[in-house]
Amino acid sequence: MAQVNVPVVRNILQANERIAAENRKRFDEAGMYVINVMSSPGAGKTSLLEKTIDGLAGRVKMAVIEGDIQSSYDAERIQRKGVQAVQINTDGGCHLDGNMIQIAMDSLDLDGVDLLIIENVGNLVCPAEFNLGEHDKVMILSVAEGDDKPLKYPLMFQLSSVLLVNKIDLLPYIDCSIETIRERAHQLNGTQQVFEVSCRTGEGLEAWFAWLENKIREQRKARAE
Ligand SMILES: Nc1nc2c(ncn2[C@@H]2O[C@H](COP(=O)(O)OP(=O)(O)OP(=O)(O)O)[C@@H](O)[C@H]2O)c(=O)[nH]1
Ligand SMILES: [Mg+2]
Repeated sequence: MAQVNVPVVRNILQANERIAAENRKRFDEAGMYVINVMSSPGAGKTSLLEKTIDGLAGRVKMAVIEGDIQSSYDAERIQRKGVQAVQINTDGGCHLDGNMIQIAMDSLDLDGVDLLIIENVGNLVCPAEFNLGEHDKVMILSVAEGDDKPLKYPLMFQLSSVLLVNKIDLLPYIDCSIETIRERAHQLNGTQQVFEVSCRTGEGLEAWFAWLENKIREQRKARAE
């Protein structure tokens, strides 16, 4: 039975790749830069989005797709910030896929949007396996989760262009070494950009905003050419 399952999974992933490629084409034609934000539950994805909305206010037009198993709680948090957001409920599914993004995009007004942020379902494993058509995968690891996580959940570290180590305000209270996270993540992905941040205090976020704005600028330039 195990042998039968392998091609089925492969077919699902191949079908998803096709849809993800269609999504990417649509993003590029619109000149929109798109990130897929992933982490375990509660690491700070929505908090990062809220801070990013504030940090880029007046300079970047944004839209957000929220993925959760249930509830529209996170989309409401984003809407309270004055940014349009649509909530996908996966109804038990542990990740978003390309098809869900295609459907969600149809309920957003993407005209003139520079930055589309997709917040994936809280999970350190499955979201990394499904491309959505995004330009970059961005992951968050909160220091409360421990510095062993790159060893145990390598795929997301391998595939993410950015690692935001969040909740650094908690470092005095827990046994977690940022140096160890950096070393272990670097072994998996030598080109990954690492930012140490606190969405609570705002520490370190300026560097993240600058990285993001640079990417948005590059995508705008590509649209103009
Ligand atoms: N101390 C501290 N708490 C934080 C920080 N960032 C987020 N939190 C808290 O962590 C909790 C979870 O944050 P969320 O932003 O909702 O996390 P999430 O990753 O979106 O969670 P899910 O969508 O459920 O997967 C909230 O209580 C936040 O206030 C931080 O930098 N420091
Ligand atoms: Mg969230």
